[in-house]
Amino acid sequence: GFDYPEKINIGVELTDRMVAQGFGDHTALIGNGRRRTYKELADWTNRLAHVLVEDLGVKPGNRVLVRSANNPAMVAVWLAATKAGAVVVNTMPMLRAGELAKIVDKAQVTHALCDTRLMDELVSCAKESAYLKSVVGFDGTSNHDAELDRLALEKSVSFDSVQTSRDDVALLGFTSGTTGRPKATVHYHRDLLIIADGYAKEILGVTPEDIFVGSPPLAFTFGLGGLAVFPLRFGATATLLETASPPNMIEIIEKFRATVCFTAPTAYRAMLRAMDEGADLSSLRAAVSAGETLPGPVYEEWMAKTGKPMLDGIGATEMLHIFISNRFDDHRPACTGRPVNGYEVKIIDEDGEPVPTGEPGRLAVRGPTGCRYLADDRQADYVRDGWNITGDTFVMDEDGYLHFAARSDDMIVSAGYNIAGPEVEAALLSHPAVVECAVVAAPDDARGQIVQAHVVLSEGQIGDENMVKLLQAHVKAEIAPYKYPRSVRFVTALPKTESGKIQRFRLRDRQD
Ligand code: 3SK
Repeated sequence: GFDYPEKINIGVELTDRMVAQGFGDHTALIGNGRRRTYKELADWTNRLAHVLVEDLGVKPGNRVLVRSANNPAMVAVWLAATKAGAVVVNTMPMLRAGELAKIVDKAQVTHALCDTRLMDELVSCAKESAYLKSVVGFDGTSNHDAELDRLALEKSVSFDSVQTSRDDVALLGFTSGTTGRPKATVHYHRDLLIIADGYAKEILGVTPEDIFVGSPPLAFTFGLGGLAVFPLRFGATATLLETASPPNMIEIIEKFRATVCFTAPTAYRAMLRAMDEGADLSSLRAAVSAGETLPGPVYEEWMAKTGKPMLDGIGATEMLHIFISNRFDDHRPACTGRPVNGYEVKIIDEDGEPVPTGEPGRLAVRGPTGCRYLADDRQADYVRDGWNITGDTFVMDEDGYLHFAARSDDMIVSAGYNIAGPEVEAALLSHPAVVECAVVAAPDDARGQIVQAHVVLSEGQIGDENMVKLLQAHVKAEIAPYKYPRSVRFVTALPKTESGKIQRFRLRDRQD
């Protein structure tokens, strides 16, 4: 188990504690054209925490919303609010006023700290809100000339952080959901340490020499763990660059000699497309893939081109971070791996009974970091006897390895055959003309449902009848022929969430 003192504050653990352990002069964050040491980060967050308490009146337990793209200021503001004892809700920069309003209402947010470039939508949301009374801007660029920054300049670099206990709530993680009714998951201070001391230490073996890069938003717990908590817990360095989108990521790895990359499979695929002969990824020791399922061909191509371990894993906002993962000495294509220490998984049927080994069923997980929803009548549907019932269909093999089959919503039943959409996607992706694709069920009078592929072709390829036939023949040659896409649509882009997950439900709705 994980044993922590009764009183911990994750804001202190990741800053002042690291200074006390001798990391004061070591680089903590790189971004906005500069490096900041652990001492600078500790001082910065302490000054900001003074402002939150003395000027904005933040009280322990208040819910504080942070709105920003990934940059060092977002990390500082998050940690400062945590030091002040607040419960933080990190949000994606692209959210509109209506979406922000749902979050603000659900979490009863009283204060919001916002990158000044993103104020408009939040200000409109605040005008209508019964809860949100204070919206203050910070400068997410290197200028530091917004209200919060100016107030912070006057403050002391020491701050008596609130002595939160390990079981006090530190963070609310919102799941985007597909229903329009977002759920908030509740996470304690200790949970943030557990994901570092569990997954990041056990699987990645993070050391102070590590330099992290990646693109998932800090507002998504995948990004918060991979680009802030994991590096800062071990005295390592996090790059937080607003330019960290897939094509630039190779240059970023080269420039900063990054050692660990956190991103989703679609981003790795885009990196592979952008990678030329001379790309130098020699510094990299781990490419972590999560956020959606990693198709076998993407893993194979990555391994062939870079020779660097790609570690697929699955996590959930509910569980805070990755709970099943491959290992450095044990990774393979189309396999999510084995549970991370401390987590148990089982594969169950619709009645909650375990299915036989080798049979598909719903993945259920139990572990030290989940799962608690904030005031939600759906808790009983998604959490049974302490097990979180995920929306994913998996198969467990005889050796205890987990293999993703589909999102439970993405299983297609065509003329009595069960077809996992992602398996068809992997087959399509292994064709060189396909850049991206998503496979969904389309209604069909004769077969009930048919397999429908939405395909983005690479530049110069033509989406005509010939291409349809070519891709259908390719799939039939790769996997059982009954799984081939009877309908193929060519599109210029796939609908995605801000964290890069393909929104297949949008394609299912687009059946005209
Ligand atoms: O795999 C995911 O979707 C995920 C979600 C939240 C946190 C971490 C991960 C990997």
